[in-house]
Amino acid sequence: MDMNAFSLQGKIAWITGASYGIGFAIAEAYASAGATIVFNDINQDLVNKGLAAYEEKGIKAHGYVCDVTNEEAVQELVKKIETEVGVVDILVNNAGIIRRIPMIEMSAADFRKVIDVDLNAPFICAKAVIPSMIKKGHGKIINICSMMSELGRETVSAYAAAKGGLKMLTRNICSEYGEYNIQCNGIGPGYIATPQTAPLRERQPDGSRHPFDQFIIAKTPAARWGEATDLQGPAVFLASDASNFVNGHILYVDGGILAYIGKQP
Ligand code: NAP
Ligand code: GCO
Repeated sequence: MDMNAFSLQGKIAWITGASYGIGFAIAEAYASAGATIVFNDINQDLVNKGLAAYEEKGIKAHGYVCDVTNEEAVQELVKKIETEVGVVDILVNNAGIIRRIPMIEMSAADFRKVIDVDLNAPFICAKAVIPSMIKKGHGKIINICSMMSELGRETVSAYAAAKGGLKMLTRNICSEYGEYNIQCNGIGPGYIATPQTAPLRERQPDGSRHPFDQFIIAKTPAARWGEATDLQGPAVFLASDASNFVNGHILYVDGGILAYIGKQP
């Protein structure tokens, strides 16, 4: 086998919401594999923070301010990327939010906001890049799903609904555009140590681990939280020619959580 199949040399990758966290780690891996990195975030401060972080890693990234829930802004951004950088070969729908509120206490506005960022925005961004991917004759779309694409839990009703929908949007893009050599797959991270999960890992006043932290350790065969870097290899695989016959698949990178009933207390 030609291992160059895993190379991203000459490819342009747009990772949404990638100033830090999982998106940043994926972008870093893509740069190592030879891709040109494009990212956006919700405000200039975050974009500047991201640009500095990429530069520190020796990566000359292209950063843009764009709220991915705004279709007009996304369409404008894609035109700008195509003019200033080139046609997007790889889209990673990474930008996301979560609101941890018991469902019957959650406002419809909060529910809609999570759906907007975590489900509507991946639709908007994919819709914006697919026409040029069709013209180019290839494309890769990777949607960042979640354990909550498969499982529910207290307080995350909006997030689970969004991530479950994102799993099916992934399968539908595969179904509708696979004939144009476009592969759309998902990555379902387990519990990863990023700012988004920091509240679930906070030390208790007595110095003990957060109860949820202990719960996840017991539910994960690897007996640890994931790191954003654990997602890099799977993300490169799904962005590369090595996965050209993998389509509509959600690759769970969860340390085994979905396979495990959990350690007996
Ligand atoms: P994070 O640390 O909260 O980063 C999310 C990024 O998306 C932030 O830079 C955020 O900007 C940006 N963003 C939010 N709304 C946006 C919008 N409307 N337009 C543009 N950018 C926006 O999250 P993460 O832990 O890295 O997670 C990244 C993705 O992985 C998310 O889709 C998340 O649901 C998913 N995920 C995370 C885990 C985990 O355990 N961490 C597990 C499974 C899946 P702000 O800083 O302004 O919010
Ligand atoms: C939560 C966590 C999870 C993770 C991730 C798991 O509150 O349960 O935030 O939702 O973010 O999505 O895969």
